[in-house]
Amino acid sequence: MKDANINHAFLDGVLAGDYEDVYYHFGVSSNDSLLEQLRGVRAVIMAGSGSRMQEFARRWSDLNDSAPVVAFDKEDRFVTRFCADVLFASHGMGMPSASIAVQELMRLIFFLKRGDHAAMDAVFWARVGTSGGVGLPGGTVVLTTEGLMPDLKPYRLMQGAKGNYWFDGTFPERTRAAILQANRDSGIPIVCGRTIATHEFFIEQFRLDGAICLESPQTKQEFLEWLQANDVCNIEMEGAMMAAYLNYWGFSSFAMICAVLLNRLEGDQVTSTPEQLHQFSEDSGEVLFNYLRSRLLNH
Ligand code: R2B
Ligand code: URA
Repeated sequence: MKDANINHAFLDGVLAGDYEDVYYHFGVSSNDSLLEQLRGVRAVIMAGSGSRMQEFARRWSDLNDSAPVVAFDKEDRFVTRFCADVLFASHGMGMPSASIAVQELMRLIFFLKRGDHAAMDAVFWARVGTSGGVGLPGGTVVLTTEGLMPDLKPYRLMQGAKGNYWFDGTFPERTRAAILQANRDSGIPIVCGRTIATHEFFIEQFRLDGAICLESPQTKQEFLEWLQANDVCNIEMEGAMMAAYLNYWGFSSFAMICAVLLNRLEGDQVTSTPEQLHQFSEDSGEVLFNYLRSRLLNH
């Protein structure tokens, strides 16, 4: 862990009991006795959708002799479940929403592990999501090597009018290799490559089907071909920030596993049938669960 990057000025007082940490968007605080049940957390799994997190928690419970599923009461922002050492939390769509979830979850992990670096670093983080493929057909699963913004530069935030804070969007290679290993017999098409995260689904993804369209078929094609020439496999809306924040604290084990819903070189609209979409989502979930089983259950 990178101790100097952890906000000790605030977080140490929470550990000392001087004041509580309110994980406001999750509707829990460090004083809640409910959190005692989460001390043993070994993985934090995130996805955009709350119902997906509920389904994942049920599935994980089934794999753990029907272990109980604990729910946080508040569900109007994020949906959270805890089962058999795994915390499942939705993060909504886009980096403004997901950055709130990631920061509050990092603080929660700090509190649950009492600031112990080794215990914090033993936690595995993953986002399981959907994406648009760059030259890849629907159904492909992408394991991200590096999360970037649409200009192929890393995640950054404005520091007022002074410039930018820059972050590192690299995803750890060892975790990716272990996920591939756990899925070697799955038959699911998995590729590794760079992923760009946009702030917007239509304009920044060069779609021609938004209410507002600022591109032409030609500029869209040029953009997608430029991405492809730079080893970008897919486009989504959270990965660059997720890697940025987890790297900032120095976590060493995290991944992003995204199903491709469509090949953006062939279109903009998501026209897959509900059955196909279900299968895509099943496959990315399967990639995660194969790894969780190998990492946490050893069978
Ligand atoms: C993928 O899909 C969502 C948009 O449809 C967004 O959250 C993302 O990253
Ligand atoms: N999610 C995105 O952000 N883009 C797509 O094209 C599909 C899913």
